[in-house]
Amino acid sequence: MPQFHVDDMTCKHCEATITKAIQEVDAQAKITIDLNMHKVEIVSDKSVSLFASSISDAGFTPVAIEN
Ligand SMILES: [Cu+2]
Repeated sequence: MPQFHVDDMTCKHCEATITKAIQEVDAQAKITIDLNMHKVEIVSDKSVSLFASSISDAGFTPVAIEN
């Protein structure tokens, strides 16, 4: 399950932009975002690197969390 810290995700607008970036990779992904912890959890069978590049392209800095 892809998980990221995104320190520059700071508000609801960021959350919406990142949600859209994730859905561009997998429209069916289940997404959990914790704004206070700057954490994004994704349930999807697509690769971590696909989500990382999509979130980067949206202007953010995702750091993958190993699990
Ligand atoms: Cu924001």
